[in-house]
Amino acid sequence: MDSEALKKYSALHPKPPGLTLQYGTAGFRTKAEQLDHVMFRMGLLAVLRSKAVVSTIGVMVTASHNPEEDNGVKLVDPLGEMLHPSWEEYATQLANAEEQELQKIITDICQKAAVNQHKDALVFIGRDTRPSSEKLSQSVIDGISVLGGQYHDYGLVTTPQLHYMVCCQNTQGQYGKATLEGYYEKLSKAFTELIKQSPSAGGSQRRLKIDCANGIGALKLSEMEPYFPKEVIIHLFNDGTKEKLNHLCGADFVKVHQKPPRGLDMKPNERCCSFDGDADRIVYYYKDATGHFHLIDGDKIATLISIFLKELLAKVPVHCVKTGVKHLHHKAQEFDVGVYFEANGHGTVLFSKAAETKIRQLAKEGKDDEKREAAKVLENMIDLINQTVGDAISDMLVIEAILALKGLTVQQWDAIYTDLPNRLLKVQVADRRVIVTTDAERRVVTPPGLQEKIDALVKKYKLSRAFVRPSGTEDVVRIYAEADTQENTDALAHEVSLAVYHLAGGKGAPPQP
Ligand code: G16
Repeated sequence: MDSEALKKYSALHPKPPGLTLQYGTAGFRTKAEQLDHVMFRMGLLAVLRSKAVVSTIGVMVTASHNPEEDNGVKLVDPLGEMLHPSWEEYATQLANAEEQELQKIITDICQKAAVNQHKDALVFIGRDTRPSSEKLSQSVIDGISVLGGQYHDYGLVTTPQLHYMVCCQNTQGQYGKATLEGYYEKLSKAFTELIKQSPSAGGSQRRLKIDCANGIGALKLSEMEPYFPKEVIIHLFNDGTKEKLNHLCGADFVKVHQKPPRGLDMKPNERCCSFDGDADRIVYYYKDATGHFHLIDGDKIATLISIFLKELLAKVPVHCVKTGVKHLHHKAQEFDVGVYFEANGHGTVLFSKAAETKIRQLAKEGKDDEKREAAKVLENMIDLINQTVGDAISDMLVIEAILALKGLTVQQWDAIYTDLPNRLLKVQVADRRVIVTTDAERRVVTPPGLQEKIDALVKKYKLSRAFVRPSGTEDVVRIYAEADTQENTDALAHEVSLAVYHLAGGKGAPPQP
């Protein structure tokens, strides 16, 4: 390592004095102007990680659903999964190191993680459409270069596309070609095959309205559209040409506010969906003939996909883990087929190597016609699903294919089960780390008395539950409540948010109903 060069370049990306950040639910996230040094240092860390695992590593510059002024960065591990938890700690140490400690921290990481400095390093970089992203990704490149790493800058891509590229590269093309054309071709080929097998194939047009959150999804869907089968017609809204990223639109807005995004003209019973800012989440919705809005969130997406796969496979057990797809992904890897979705629309399906091999073999050589056809459908599903991470484009195509194959309308899908009324709220506190949780974030351990208070409030309402946890991406505490009616749900959510405000050091004025 050339320590003089490190010193020189690091001084060009100075850390604001006293600033400490945490590698959170999806990497570092905060105001863009505080992130230059973090980007440079994540460039350094990506080189170390690449040398340690002797594979290509990804760095994505995005703050996904956060407001446009924020930004963030996360590392992508060799098979397209999130950075291994053991390295999150190194990321935090490196991001928070004072200038003069940087060299020592790097040496420490190399020792602890057995990094062979003589290995080559290759890093794939991608970024979202935020105004700050281009400059910040340049800082990542500075970090990579100063440690002698090579890089390939994909420029503007969705987060899941970058995960996909990393996986393709490290499987020597087995997972697909590490190019955007490779991604479009692989997904659209599988999608076209599935649509061909649907009862309405070649018949009526299938229309879908998509709110792109004024983000990268609009750009990438426009590029991909020519690859789609002719009967599938997509209409893009909030394409980023006029309004701000994630502002009053996008998957997070629609899920939290349970209302349509601004800028999408919705007619009764039309199938619509929203992506988030970096296109790794999706939620569906429609308005019925009376004008009532129906949200179809991640839970219902998981149900649709599970029911579809279950008909082709066996029984589906359910498990619960902490918030963050990084936790869900590892749980899902324990099964032959793992379906995971957060209610916010972030999720995917994983197939074990053994299951995939068996399905592909059956699709090719199966003696029984019915089983062979089922295996072919599954084989195309495997190719259509982005198994590296939740992917709004891929998930949308999976859903559209299933609806077509099963001949289901959006209303019939919605009617699979009825959600209890629910409400998500945010409360600002002086330090959100005072809230410590257990049992997959369903119970609060500290501050003392808060869980008892929540339990007492929940008892006042029928069919009720309420959970409280610190966000890993925003400086807030999240409240979730459900109960028998919307009125009771809102009252419960409000009372719980007041309890958080009073017992966990609320900032500013108390929450209003
Ligand atoms: C990220 C994570 C998701 C998580 C979300 C919100 O999503 O990947 O798993 O649900 O943050 O996390 P929290 O509620 O802790 O703030 P995204 O789409 O923002 O990258």
